[in-house]
Amino acid sequence: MAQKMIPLSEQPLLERAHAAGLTTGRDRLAAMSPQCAFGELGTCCRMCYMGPCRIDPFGNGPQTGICGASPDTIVARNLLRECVGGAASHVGHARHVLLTLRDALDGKAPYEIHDVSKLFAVAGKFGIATDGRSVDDVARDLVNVSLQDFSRQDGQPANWLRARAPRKEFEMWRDKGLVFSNPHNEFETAMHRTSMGNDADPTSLLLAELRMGLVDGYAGLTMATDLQDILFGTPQVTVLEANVGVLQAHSVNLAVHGHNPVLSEKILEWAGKLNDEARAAGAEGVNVVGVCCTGNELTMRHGVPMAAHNLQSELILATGAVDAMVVDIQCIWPSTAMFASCYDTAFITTDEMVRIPGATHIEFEPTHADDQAQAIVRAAIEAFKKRKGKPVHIPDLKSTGFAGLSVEAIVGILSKVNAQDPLKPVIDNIVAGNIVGAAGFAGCPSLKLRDTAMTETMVKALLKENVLVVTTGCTAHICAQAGLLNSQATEKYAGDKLKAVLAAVGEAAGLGAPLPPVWHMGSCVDNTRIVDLVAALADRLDVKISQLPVAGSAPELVQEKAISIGSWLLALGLMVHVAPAPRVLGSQLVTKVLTQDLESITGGKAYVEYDGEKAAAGMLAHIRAKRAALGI
Ligand code: BF8
Ligand code: SF4
Repeated sequence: MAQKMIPLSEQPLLERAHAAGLTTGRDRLAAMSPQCAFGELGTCCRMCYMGPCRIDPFGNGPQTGICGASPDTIVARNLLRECVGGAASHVGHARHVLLTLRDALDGKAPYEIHDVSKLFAVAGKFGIATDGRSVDDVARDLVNVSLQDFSRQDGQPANWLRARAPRKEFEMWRDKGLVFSNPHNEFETAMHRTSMGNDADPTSLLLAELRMGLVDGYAGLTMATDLQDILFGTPQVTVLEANVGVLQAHSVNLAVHGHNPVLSEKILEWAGKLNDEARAAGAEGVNVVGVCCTGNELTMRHGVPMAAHNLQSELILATGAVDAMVVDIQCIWPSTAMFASCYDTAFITTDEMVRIPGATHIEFEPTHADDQAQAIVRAAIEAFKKRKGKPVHIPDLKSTGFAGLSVEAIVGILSKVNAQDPLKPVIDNIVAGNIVGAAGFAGCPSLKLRDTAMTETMVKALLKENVLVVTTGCTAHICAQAGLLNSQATEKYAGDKLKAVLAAVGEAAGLGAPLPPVWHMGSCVDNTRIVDLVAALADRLDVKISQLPVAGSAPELVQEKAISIGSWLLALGLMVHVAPAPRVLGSQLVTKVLTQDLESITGGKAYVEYDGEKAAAGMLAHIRAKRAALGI
């Protein structure tokens, strides 16, 4: 049975926050509980002002809204709107990186292309000629085909979908009407479709939801990952440190929080350049640490320490040691500004769209990146001067591991085992049953499940059964803090067969130690990397993705972004475990489509289970069934 236990790193910080008179997410959840059951079940409709209408799932009271909308309609409409929220976040992120690349090529923004081979590889997928052409010309063509997707009105498949979708799945999507054209048109249509008096057919709404998943997958995640790699470099294996103990009492601690490396890369660059100013202020230097996904981005590319996942973003400020928290977009709790005001922390918002009462706003535009990044680093140094000499409380908790396992890095490692056919060692070991399958863990930490260590429980249970685990997002922070990303974890948690494979590959690759059993593949937009890996395996075996012995999980669902990513994975044909349940249980029809009927349409299925051991067992059963169907 799952145990209730507040994670070690959080206990002393909770006490300090309380002593300072602050409430934490835990306190606010307790004060909020029990939460609204109509909301949880998805049967509250606020689409018009005759409502709000709510449907009692036990059959008491009205069974339709005032307009006659059924619970199936209400649930499916609400779900699609959540999916729009998630996909819009990722597409907005990707478009920002795209415009930064355009501005860099035009000489207006101080960024450079760091990975020419990635640029040429991606451009090749779009049919852009690369032979004998300059880097800038190829990059400009890539920018133009990307911009075209945001303006096209011809109904043709988006360039990013056409170029980056796996072949077999693309054909299936075309047959089922899931191909999208212009991502912005999809948002408009989805909001229109779900407003009062339009689409009432739950099946049609669910198809739109899957299509929105593809919008997120290709115009959001894939575009963001590819363009970030081109601009900032494709990650290679690096050593990481994680947890609150990465803060340094005598340094200027500058925490970057959010998602977009366009900001955090510049901050990191200028933190290095302004180290002398920090020393002149009496500090040992500037210590940039990462929170949430922008932390993952910097860790993957530069080995920057990962200080905190989303639930710890307010708590690390209670150390009194964070001189500046600099945020960009997404997952920023407004409470962090309140925490910052209690200490000497400069809390700095940087995006025009993300304004938080109590924050200092230093607008960051890529065109003025150098000036603004300097101003931000100097604000952190100023805050340090105020903090210097005051007591800080940094819990002595720190774990180490490996990050940077991009597909390119993985192929690089495997090619030391088999240079001609790098995926062959993995496939041979899957066929032989030494690797039973693979599981992808993505997403957030949830206060509703954190104290049962949902993520760690599931990961450990699967490793024991020789299932290889890959991870992204805040789940990667959780795994790092739990010591699951290092070679010792292979010894401690992997089943004997998996252990032997990881040891042999680590040896052959010259690492001098086993590969870790959990591979850190990046931030949430980097779920692209997991899909690329799975697609490469399917391609190599000439099977559909839905036939592979793999499964995904968002073990502690929080964000709308997880709904849209999950929709992409369902469209790809994957099993997606999720807890808590998405807000669909108020509709038997929608629940049945997502958990059962979908399997005969795309091959994907949603799976809800709150108990970590049972959830892992469910994923394992799915993986085993896929093996049996393949005859291995
Ligand atoms: O995009 S894992 S809490 S930081 S949503 Fe947010 Fe969740 Fe963290 Fe990253 Ni992803
Ligand atoms: Fe109620 Fe229909 Fe209006 Fe929704 S759209 S609030 S169900 S009347």
